[in-house]
Amino acid sequence: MAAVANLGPVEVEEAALAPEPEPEPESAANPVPALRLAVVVPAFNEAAAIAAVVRSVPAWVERVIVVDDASADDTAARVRALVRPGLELVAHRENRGVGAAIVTGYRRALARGSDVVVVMAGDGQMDPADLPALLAPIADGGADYVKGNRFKDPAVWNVMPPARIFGNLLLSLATKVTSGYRQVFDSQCGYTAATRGALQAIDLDRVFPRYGYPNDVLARLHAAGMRVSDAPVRAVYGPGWHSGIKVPAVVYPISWVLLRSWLWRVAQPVLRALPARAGREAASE
Ligand SMILES: Nc1nc2c(ncn2[C@@H]2O[C@H](COP(=O)(O)OP(=O)(O)OP(=O)(O)O)[C@@H](O)[C@H]2O)c(=O)[nH]1
Ligand SMILES: [Mg+2]
Repeated sequence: MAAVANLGPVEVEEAALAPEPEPEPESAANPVPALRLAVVVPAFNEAAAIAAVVRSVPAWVERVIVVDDASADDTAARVRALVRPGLELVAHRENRGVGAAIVTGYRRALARGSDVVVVMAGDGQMDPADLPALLAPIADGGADYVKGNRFKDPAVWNVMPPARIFGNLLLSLATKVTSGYRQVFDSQCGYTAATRGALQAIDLDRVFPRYGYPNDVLARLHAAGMRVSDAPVRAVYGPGWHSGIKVPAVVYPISWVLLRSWLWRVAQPVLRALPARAGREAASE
């Protein structure tokens, strides 16, 4: 029977742990066998896709943490019905947004002792076959945070809808400036792998909770001196593709996030100097 624990005012946990795993999906080998891996799956009204997404995670991933962002459909019930070692369901009592759902998953993975945390969306748009490529820069010791870049795959131009390509190019160019990472592209790709150190280096409480969170996270990583690199991943827009993004409704918040994160990032040297200076002045009095 599933364990139920009250985790405070907004979340309840219902762990779906069971002895018999389902058959392991075909997948490439784990490039980071010495590290404890978690996959965080933010999900909002993903009843149709969530079971397939969880099943698709290779068995060499120790934990799968699904964060149900107060779905109105059967998302949570579909997860509870699954049997997989290390599978957990964390539920928001109120809808808080995809960024907040990911932060909830990050916190749970850190509390469980995970060394590397991957984000895979609950809508099936992230191909588990790309996991080894995403983890490779961490395995090499060359990155603290890796993000997928769908534009490294020439098929993207045929697969991604033109409106998404247009928005993505604009936001990716703007994010080079606001985040400070001139070498990264495809800023809106949510397929990411973060080391424990990277997650501990940023203030997770302040990450923007809705669309725009990837742009905000990048600026925070840059201010913390983290090494970020891009890895090739496939764009997935299958026949069942649906999106929660309403373009007119996200233009203003994402513009605000870009401006805010840029101002915050460039102000960091000044903000860091202030307490030090105040301390020196107090000591000399
Ligand atoms: N829309 C929406 N999605 C959320 C929310 N909380 C978590 N999610 C999950 O965040 C993931 C990404 O959401 P999408 O709306 O598909 O956005 P996207 O995949 O970045 O963009 P598209 O290319 O338009 O599909 C999905 O797994 C959602 O289930 C929320 O409050 N709203
Ligand atoms: Mg989507």
